[in-house]
Amino acid sequence: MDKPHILQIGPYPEWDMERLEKQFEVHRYFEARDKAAFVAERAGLIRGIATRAKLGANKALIDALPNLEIISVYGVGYDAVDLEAAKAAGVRVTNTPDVLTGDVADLSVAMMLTASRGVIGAQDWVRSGDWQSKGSFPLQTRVFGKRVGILGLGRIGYEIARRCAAFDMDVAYRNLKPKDLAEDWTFESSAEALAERSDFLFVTLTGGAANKHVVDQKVIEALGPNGMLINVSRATNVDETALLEALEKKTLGFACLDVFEGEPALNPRFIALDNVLLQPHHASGTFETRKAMGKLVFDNLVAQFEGRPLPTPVI
Ligand code: 8YV
Repeated sequence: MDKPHILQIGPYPEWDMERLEKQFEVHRYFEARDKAAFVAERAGLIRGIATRAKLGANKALIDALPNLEIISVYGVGYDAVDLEAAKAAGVRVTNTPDVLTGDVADLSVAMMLTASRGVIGAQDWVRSGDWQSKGSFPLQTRVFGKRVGILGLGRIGYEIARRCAAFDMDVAYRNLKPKDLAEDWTFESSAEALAERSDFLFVTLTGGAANKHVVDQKVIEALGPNGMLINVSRATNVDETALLEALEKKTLGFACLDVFEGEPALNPRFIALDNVLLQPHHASGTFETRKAMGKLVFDNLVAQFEGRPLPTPVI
């Protein structure tokens, strides 16, 4: 039987490519110079899209593929897929939840610890000889026992909260509704109230229009000059202009960021700051997790073409 044809929107590691190419006719959209012509030439053949969280699939692309059945996203976030267009066209959408939760939580907490204890600057202190010439490294800020706020208590938010609780931190969260939890974490009624009571505020909201700029100037100011913002979700959840201004004026103490508007070309004002820890959107970037994500992208495609239930459907 002919292999199903899929359109690959962004690159994957070698191990994923091998598996995909064995099973499917893979059309590498990301390597095409003239994208529109590339799609037009094979539009009728394509039954599946394999994409990445950040790249998604827009309405124009979905509408250009009359035989499209499924969009399989390499990532838990599917905000870059036009869900309405997919629904209207009867196209299924899948993502890669759960397998990345622990790694994203680990990097989030690692950023909080690294930044608070000055780990990067402290290594520079050793390497540069400052330890010998200047003496002890400047004192840093304690983490354990402090107040932490989780904005969005989904799977990732919950795992961050659990890790923070193990550091004897006082945990509070903001969610659409209070959660029925075994833990005695405090529910706050607004993002601003959560920021107000927090030393560290983790942003773990889903992306998309509904959460655009939930972290606005007011929330940033409520967190204040001694507060730290940690964003591992989507840049759109934070008003980046307000964030940059607050960091420059030091009305916000510090920000740890794994996501940026227009990434990887981030605003150069971030680079000039000394109160940020900047990471290249790699919270899910371990061998173990990326292998599991690639396997789910593949399994969802195969299930669709074999008429079986999808392992991780969004719609
Ligand atoms: C990306 C992510 O998928 O899962 C998400 O929503 O943003 C990340 O895990 C990853 O960077 C690969 O594109």
